[in-house]
Amino acid sequence: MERTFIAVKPDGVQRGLCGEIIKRLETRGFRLCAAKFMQGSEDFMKNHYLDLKDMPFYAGLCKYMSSGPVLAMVWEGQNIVKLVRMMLGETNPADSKPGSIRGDLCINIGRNIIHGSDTLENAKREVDLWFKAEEFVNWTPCYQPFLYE
Ligand code: DAT
Ligand code: MG
Repeated sequence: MERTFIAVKPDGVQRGLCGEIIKRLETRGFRLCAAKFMQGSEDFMKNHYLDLKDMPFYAGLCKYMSSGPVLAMVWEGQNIVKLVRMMLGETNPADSKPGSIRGDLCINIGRNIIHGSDTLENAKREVDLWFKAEEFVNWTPCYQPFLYE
């Protein structure tokens, strides 16, 4: 089993899309491990997006990510890092296929509503950055034997 970090960004929260995004992850069969509704500081977001520190949009991105509440979550499932990236669509909603979260729900690259870890290594780093051990709930969904062979 893999875990990944997912956040509904401030634009997704403001647009009332938390429920829609949770629904897609739940109905795919992923297990929610941890969740919190919070507003991070600009410095926190600078750390989260450290990989992008040399990009021209880095400062604006971190400022935006700290401008309002985000729904931060850890989800678990077989192959989840890759599967969630496919569910997100492309970074630019304009390149995202209909049926994907970004392809269905947003338009602009700077307002693409959701974050999902892009590799297993980054998922581990982001999960550790956003959540403490005591924030996780250990539970087994009752449908588990019908979802996995
Ligand atoms: P992703 O969120 O698909 O993993 P990323 O990690 O490359 O994409 O970039 C992080 C966020 O930065 C992305 O969700 C939106 C913003 N961003 C990326 N490229 C951008 C660009 N060319 N102009 C403005 N914002 C951009
Ligand atoms: Mg990324």
